[in-house]
Amino acid sequence: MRAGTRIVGALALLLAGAAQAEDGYRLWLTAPLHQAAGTGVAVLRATPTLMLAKNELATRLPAGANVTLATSGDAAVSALRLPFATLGDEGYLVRPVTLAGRPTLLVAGNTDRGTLYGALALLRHLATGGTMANATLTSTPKVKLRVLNHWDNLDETVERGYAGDSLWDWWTLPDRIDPRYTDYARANASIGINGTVLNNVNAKADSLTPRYIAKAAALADVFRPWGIKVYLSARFSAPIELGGLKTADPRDPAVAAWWKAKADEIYRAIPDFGGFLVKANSEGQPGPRDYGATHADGANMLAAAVKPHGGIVMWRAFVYADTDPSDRAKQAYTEFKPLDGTFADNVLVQVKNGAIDFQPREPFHPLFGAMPKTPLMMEFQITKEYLGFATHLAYLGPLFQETLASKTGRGAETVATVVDGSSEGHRLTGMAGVANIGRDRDWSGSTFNQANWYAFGRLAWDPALGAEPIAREWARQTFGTDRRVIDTAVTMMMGSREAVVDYTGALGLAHLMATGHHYGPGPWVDDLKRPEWNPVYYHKADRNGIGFDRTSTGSDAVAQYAPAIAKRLADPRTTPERELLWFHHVAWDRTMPSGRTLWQDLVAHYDRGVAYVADMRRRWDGVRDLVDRERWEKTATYLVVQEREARWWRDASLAYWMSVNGRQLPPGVDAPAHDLAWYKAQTFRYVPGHYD
Ligand code: GCV
Repeated sequence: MRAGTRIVGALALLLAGAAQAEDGYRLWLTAPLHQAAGTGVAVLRATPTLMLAKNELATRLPAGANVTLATSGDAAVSALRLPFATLGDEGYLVRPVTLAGRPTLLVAGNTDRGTLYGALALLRHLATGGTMANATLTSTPKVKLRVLNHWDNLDETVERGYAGDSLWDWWTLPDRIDPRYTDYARANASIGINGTVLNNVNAKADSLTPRYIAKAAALADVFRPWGIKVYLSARFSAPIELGGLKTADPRDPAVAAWWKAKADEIYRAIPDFGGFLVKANSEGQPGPRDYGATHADGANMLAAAVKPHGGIVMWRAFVYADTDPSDRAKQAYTEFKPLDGTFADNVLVQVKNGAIDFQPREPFHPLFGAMPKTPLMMEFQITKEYLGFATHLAYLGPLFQETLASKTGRGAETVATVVDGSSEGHRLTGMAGVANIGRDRDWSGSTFNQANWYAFGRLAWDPALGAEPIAREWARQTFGTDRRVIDTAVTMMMGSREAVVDYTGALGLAHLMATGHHYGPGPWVDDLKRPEWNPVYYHKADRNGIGFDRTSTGSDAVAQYAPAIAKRLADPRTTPERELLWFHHVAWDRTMPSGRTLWQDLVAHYDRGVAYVADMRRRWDGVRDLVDRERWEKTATYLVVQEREARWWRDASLAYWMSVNGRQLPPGVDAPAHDLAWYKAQTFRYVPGHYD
């Protein structure tokens, strides 16, 4: 080879390497920029949102593209008589048309936001294998409020956050506008997220002071052109803490007046403020029950304060009390179901996907389908508090989909049709995701965690989109066009959540984690103040069997489901195997559909979970040379950690179950690496996401 050729070759390699260098900052928006930047994008009105859409397209469309951004009200567009009627405020269409005698690809909605979503959808179409020639798209979001919940504290820690400090640099706001705020908004807009609750539901009243309202307003200014509204978590006792009142009783006119004045003040700073999210009378937070008032009294009082400004209240149903001896899984239903029909029309009740707390698997929350007169907002947890934090690879698309597709037992109704309002004709609908975003360079602590943020947004836009197509779409945009990488990533992702279920406790077991920080196994824990904080409360394992009897012979939680579902769950033979021990106390020796005993099956699940992680490692090794170095290595390292921790979960759990049931492991099964005392002695301090 001649020297010149060598130099050119080396330069090409260097450039290729540079082009591929990737640290995860760009998320799924990695499609290459094009040389012909700026050509061929016309915008009929230069509003801030349409100019953002134009900029997005101008740098990413292929050379020679000819696109027009408009809204249905533009005279030239309305003359085309396109089907805008079904698009609502945020839907879009992308169509080849002729405008002023010239062919162009029209991207348009009824509003600028719709058009922006159309532009971003066109880019997604191109980044996932579509062409300009086949770019005919139409979509309307099925859910109105698609909102991230940041559990971010004002001291910049994040409760259950595993991706570094809070993205919001509260201290330097509102003066310094970190460019990441724009990048955050852009990423959210690309998946249709249109709201963000900035602060933790375990709220401090300080976030409602003028100083913090100004900080929130600065963020709202950044997010507004991207179609994203800002919301705040409200501390219910703020009238006492900030207003000097003697009470926060929602029925007290002075309290209502304080909130009204506070809402007016917020709207002066943030004219499109979305409203309040409230955690009340839950885990020590103040609320209306402190005064003998109901959750509806509290929610409606706040709703009245924001109503004149078009605001809403998202009132959480995550309540349970140490004074209530009944099954924790029943308490939210018991408290909220009787309130159906009493909430103001700008209130949504925000319900976690399951009745306990974001476990690796939970049956759908019985409130879905039980409060037909109330809009119920879904709350998923994107951050993986119980699924291995940032380090374990667990794609949550299948978890989200499993809950949304669950039938409530009322005809054809599913959780998704409750949430999207189609069951009862509610127009105010919403889905919330507890964010997994922090100041880490890659935003979510790992590349694959970004997929959970992505999947949440896409499913909030359309709960019927499948977890698998979403994974494929994400992998294609994140890793590029090589099919071997995409197929590997998707295969790993699709079974990864089930693997976590397997190695942390399958067959309906839940809440078996260590105390406080929730890192690692602790099925033996039985000494915490509140009974329902102890894992032994949930598994109820004894010498003969394991599982929580929630039938009529036990807590009768099954009766909270519609009769068709309750009947099925009342009998272990008709209960889905994956939920068996959630609803039944079952003998260790019960014969399972597999022909093995329950104990043997449980052991097999632990082994299957560990084996799946080992398999993910092998698959990822196979694409080592096809993925950029930094993201490949971080993922590979985390898979090593995950395999070690999956074994830890398996071994610790098996050691404990054997100490309870006195049984041996089936022949050929590996014994735990240590004895039970060793696992019990493990303690961890300074675990991320946990603080007291
Ligand atoms: C914000 C669980 C978490 C808490 C969280 C709570 C909630 O209990 O461990 O950190 O608090 O859920 O959703 O309010």
